[in-house]
Amino acid sequence: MVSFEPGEEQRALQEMAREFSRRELAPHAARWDEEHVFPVDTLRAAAALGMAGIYVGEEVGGSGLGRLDAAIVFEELAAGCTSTAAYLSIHNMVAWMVDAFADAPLKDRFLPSLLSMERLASYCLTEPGSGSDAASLRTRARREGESYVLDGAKAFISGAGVADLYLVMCRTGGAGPSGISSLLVEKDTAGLGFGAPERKLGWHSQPTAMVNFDACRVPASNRLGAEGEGFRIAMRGLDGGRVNIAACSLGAARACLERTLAYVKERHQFGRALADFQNTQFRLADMASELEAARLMVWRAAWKLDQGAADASIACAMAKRLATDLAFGIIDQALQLHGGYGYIGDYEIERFLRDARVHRILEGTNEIMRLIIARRLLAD
Ligand code: FAD
Ligand code: 2MC
Repeated sequence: MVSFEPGEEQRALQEMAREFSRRELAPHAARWDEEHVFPVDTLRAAAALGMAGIYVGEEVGGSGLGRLDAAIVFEELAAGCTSTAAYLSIHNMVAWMVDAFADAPLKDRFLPSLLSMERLASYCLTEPGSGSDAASLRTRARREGESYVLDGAKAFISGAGVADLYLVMCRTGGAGPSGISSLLVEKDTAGLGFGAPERKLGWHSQPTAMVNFDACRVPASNRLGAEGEGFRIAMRGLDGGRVNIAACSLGAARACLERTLAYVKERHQFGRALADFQNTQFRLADMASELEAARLMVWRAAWKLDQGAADASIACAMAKRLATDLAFGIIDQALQLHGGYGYIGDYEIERFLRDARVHRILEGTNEIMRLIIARRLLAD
C-alpha cells in the first residue's frame, strides 16, 4: 500500500517545523538577506528541537527519523528562510555522514556537538578545477605516521570560515574516484585558511568561501571509512542532500504561491481583481499542480532512500532536477503575477527567487542530474 499523506507523527513534526519557521525564520529573513547575517543562535534553537540530526540515529542522540521526515521539515523551514534552511540541510547531511561512516570514537568526539550545533559543519567536495567532475579533485592528503598532511583548496564551501568542522574529500591514492578519502578537519587546525566571503546572488544568510589547506596536519583517526572510500561516502551523503535541497525549493515555491493567492485577490486593475482574469487562474492552477508534482517526486525519492531501494540514487537525481526547476518556474510566475511589486524587496518574492536559483546548480547541477539518470537508462 502506498500512502500519499503524512501520518499523524509526521503531521506533528510538520506543525512543529512550520511554527518554528513562522516565528523564528520568516520575520528575520529579509534582514538576514540584506545584512548578510548568518543566524547561528537561531540554528542552535532549531538544533534544540532535533533539527540538526533529523536522520541521525537515536542511539547516538539524533532524532532517528527518516528522509521523508527531513523533506517535510526542510519544506517548512525554507518557506520562512530558504537560505538558512538550506545551510541546515547541509549540516544535517554531514551529521548523517559522521553517524553512518565514522568509527565509534570519532562519533563520540563530534556527534554530540554537531547535534546541538555547538559545532557547525561544512561539506567540502568542489575545487576550483573540479566541480561537476568531482572525482578529478586534487586536494592531496599525504600520510605521515599517524597523520595526514593536506594541501590544496576547496571552492564555494557553504559555512566556510564560520563552521567548526569540515568534511573534506581529498586524494590519498591514485587518480579517479577510488583514490579519494574523506577526512574531518577542525577549524583551529594549523594550515587551514579561508578565502574572502563570496559575493552572491542569493543565499545571503550563510557565508560561502574558499577553504585552503597549507600543510594542514590532521590525525589519521579523523578519516571516515577506509582509504579510497571517500568518493562513495561523498555520493551517499549527496543522495540525501539532493532530496533536502529539493525540499527547500518546494518551501520557497509554496511561500510564493501563498503570497500570490492573497495578492491577486487584493490587487485590482481594469476594475477587476487580478484573480478574475482567466490568465491568472490558469497560471495559479499550473503553479499549484507543478508544486504537487514536484512534492510527490521529492517524497518518493526520500521514501526510496529510507527503504534502501536499489534505484534510490536515480530517484534522488530525478527529484532534485524536477523539483528545483519547477519550483524556480513557480517563483518566477509568482513574481510575474505581482507585476512590478514582485521585483521589489518588500514583497519578498525576489528574495525567494534569488535563493532558489542556486538549487539548480549546487549539490550537482541539473545537467549532472540528467547525466546520472541517462547513464542508468542507457545501461538498463
Ligand atoms: P562546472 O562543473 O564547471 O559546470 C559548468 C556548466 O557546465 C554547468 O552548467 C554544468 O551543468 C555543465 N556541465 C559540466 N559537465 C557537464 C557534462 N558532463 N554534461 C553536460 N553539462 C555539463 N560545493 C561543495 O562541495 N560544498 C558546498 O558547500 C558548496 N556550496 C555551494 C554554495 C554556492 C552558493 C554555490 C554557488 C556552489 C556551492 N558548491 C559547493 C559548489 C557546487 O556544487 C558547484 O558549483 C556545482 O557542483 C557545479 O560545479 P562548477 O561550479 O565547477 O561548474
Ligand atoms: N551512491 C553510492 N556510490 C556511488 C554513487 C551514489 N549515489 N554515485 C557514484 N557512486 C560510486 C560508483 O558506484 C562508482 O563506484 P565503483 O567505482 O566502485 O563502481 C564510483 O562512485 C564512481 O562513480 P562514477 O563512475 O559514476 O563516477 P564519475 O566520475 O563518472 O561521475 C558523478 C560521478 C558525475 C555522478 C559525480 O562526480 C557527481 O555527482 N558530480 C556532481 C558533483 C556534485 O554533486 N557536487 C556537489 C558539491 S556539494 C554542494 O554543492 C553543496 C551545496 C553542499
